[in-house]
Amino acid sequence: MTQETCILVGAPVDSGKRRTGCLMGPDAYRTAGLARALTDLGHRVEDRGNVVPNRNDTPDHPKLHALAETIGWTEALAEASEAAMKDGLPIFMGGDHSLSLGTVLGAMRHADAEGRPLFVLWLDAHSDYHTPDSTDSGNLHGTPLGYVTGRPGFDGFPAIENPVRHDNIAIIGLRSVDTPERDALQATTIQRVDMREIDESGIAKPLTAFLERVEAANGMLHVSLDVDFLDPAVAPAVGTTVPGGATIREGHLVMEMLHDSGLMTSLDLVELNPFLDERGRTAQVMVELAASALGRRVFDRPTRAY
Ligand code: HAR
Ligand code: MN
Ligand code: MN
Ligand code: MN
Repeated sequence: MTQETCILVGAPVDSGKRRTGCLMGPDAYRTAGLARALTDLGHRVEDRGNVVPNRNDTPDHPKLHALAETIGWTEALAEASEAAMKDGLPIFMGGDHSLSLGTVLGAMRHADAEGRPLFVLWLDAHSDYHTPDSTDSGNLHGTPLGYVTGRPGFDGFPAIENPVRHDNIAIIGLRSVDTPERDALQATTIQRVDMREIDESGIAKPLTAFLERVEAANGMLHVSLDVDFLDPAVAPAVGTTVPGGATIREGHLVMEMLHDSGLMTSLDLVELNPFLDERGRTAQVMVELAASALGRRVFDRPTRAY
């Protein structure tokens, strides 16, 4: 197995929605033994500590919650992400999903510098494809895929120069999509895999199709794992629980296939709210999934050719 340099980056972002608690996420991952799980697999691990948001004087917005703070996080995390990608495989310990406005932006800049296309795999109950104009809740954790694909309305955020192409995105696990998001998504070529498709044909099939496209394009691959991708029965520590999510085995299969592919170049762990957890079990599940993505398995098996 190839040894990676895993760079842990704490992103205690809590500005993307009103219910607080995600700021405790990075320390929950540390407490649950993320670094140890990765070193046990033979990887080098460097914990860079927690990022701090940039200061700015963006005025309060009538609809958008904590706009200035989220802009500050986006700027700071984009820099941390771009820097970490030069040195290894960053794992961003969230923090709510608004952190991905920054982490994906940093990955986009790094991929541009490398002259390679960036692909994004979004594992989530939600599509997070809102714009500041289309969101009803005003919660910016519902907007990162809208931002990185260059949708309009993100005034005050860093400009998106080279958006992630729709063809380079897959969202897997969908079961809660707002009407304006659905209408906008249906006009794109973003690969959308809802729970029904997973029930009918299994999760491996659409994932394989996506990974084949990443491989064929020599792409870099940013993976964004939202706790609510999983069913709340196995991952309760999240503010936005939606019943009918992925099972533990579906989650591990995705992560194992990502490892076999050798394609993943950065990873977000988002939306863990330790205040809502039960004796750390959700943090533990997320650590175990990250370990699967970095090569943990029971038996050796031949690497699948993509
Ligand atoms: N679509 C809803 C909104 O915009 C809910 C978004 C919830 N997002 C997350 N991340 N929890 O996926 O408010
Ligand atoms: Mn690199
Ligand atoms: Mn999300
Ligand atoms: Mn979600």
